[in-house]
Amino acid sequence: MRLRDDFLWGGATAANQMEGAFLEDGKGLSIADVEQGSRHGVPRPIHEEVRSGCYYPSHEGIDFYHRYQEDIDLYAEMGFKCFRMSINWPRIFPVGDEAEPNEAGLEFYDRVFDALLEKGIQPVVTLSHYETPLALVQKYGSWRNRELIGFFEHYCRTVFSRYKDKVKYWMTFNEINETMNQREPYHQAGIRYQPGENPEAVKVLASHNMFVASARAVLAGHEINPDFKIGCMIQYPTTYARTCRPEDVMARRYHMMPNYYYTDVMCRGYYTNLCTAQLQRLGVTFEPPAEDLEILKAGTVDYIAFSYYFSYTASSEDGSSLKVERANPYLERNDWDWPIDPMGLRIALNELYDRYQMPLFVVENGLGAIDKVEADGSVQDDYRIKFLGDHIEALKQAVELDHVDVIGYTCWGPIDIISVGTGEMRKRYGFIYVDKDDEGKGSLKRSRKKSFAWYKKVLATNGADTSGLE
Ligand code: BGP
Repeated sequence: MRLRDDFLWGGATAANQMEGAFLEDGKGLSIADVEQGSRHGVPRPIHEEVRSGCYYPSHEGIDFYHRYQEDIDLYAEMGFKCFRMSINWPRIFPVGDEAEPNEAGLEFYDRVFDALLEKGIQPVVTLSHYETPLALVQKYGSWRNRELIGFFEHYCRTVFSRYKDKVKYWMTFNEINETMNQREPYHQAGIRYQPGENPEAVKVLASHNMFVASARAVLAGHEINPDFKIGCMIQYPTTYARTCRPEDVMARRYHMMPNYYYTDVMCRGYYTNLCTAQLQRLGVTFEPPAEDLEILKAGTVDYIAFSYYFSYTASSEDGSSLKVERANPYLERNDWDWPIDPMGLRIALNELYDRYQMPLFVVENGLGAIDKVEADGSVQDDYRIKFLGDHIEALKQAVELDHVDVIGYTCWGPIDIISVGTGEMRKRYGFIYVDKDDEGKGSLKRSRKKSFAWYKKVLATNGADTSGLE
């Protein structure tokens, strides 16, 4: 077994973290547009509206909206086969519940997709990557409200029909499992709790509405173009039992339950025993409406896309409580304390393939680091080359030794973009350096880091040569 000849090498981004032009050509506000930047490790303040005098990183991003051609030329130079990006939902439906789309928004993505295709790069599109129209949150309460299912389907049908000959690979909700994993899932589901609400019940309801929306999108997509491949997308948290104590092994299972809750429904088409057990663990009674069950069954996904950055350890005192940590004595950590664990990616690929027997697409993986620009303008990011090379080797082992079906690899942030967790620019993932700082200052000039030539070599050899550069 070896990597397939049509393996989808590339990079992954999200509109809210790079496009900018936050009100241009009729775009409405998204939930990301009212999130301020923050400092290292401090949560990002979220506002109800755009306030004057505040810095919101999404408003300018790295100005991909106006500089996409230059960026795509650089991706082509590296030999990208695909480019993962999201469509900014409120660029197409500015408030989310209109009947007619914003033509100027649709034209923007026509230009971007055409520019990619011109260079032989396939667009891979996330339909919702933390960009729910803010008006849907304010008017309907976001995904806790079933009405969003129809608005989402209408949006999907609009872009599926428009781009049916330009895009083949789609995914519905980025890291949908973050809905349950985040304490308050604002990024993912636009949810902020109202007084008196049971947070767990809200998360279960919002997740269900997103499941139905995703299934309806899959059905609509296949109707519009039977060749479409539409995936789910989760953050995969490879987790080790902290010790071989049986209680710790059970804790590992408990930590995986809220994650498989999502893939079980989206890949198998129903709430499995693991899902109902998870509901019981949360103390939530939830009966999915009968009319939804057939849709879930019919609208299962074509592949599983996932992000993988690091692994966890889990332990339990009594076999039912759960303690989860990032610290692992066997692993080093990055500048943001994220453990570096390439073998965890091989384990993730095996676990997902064993469980679902579906093609897998690694759509996010990368190293956020503080880069230093040398006097000559270069960035000697050998640490990034090492990180990515080790992870690509682990992916190859999953294919070559474990016979897992992997269709592609898009590393996160092939160009420096805004960090979702902190809103910082200095947490950089790119092969391409962008001159911009955490206060939003800088020329936005692009320049190649050392890793740029390295990734080009990896792609030219279809992953065979991941060795570092002199
Ligand atoms: C994932 C998101 C991405 C991305 C990435 C890195 O959770 O899907 O949008 O940003 O994490 O996270 P950060 O930007 O916080 O380093």
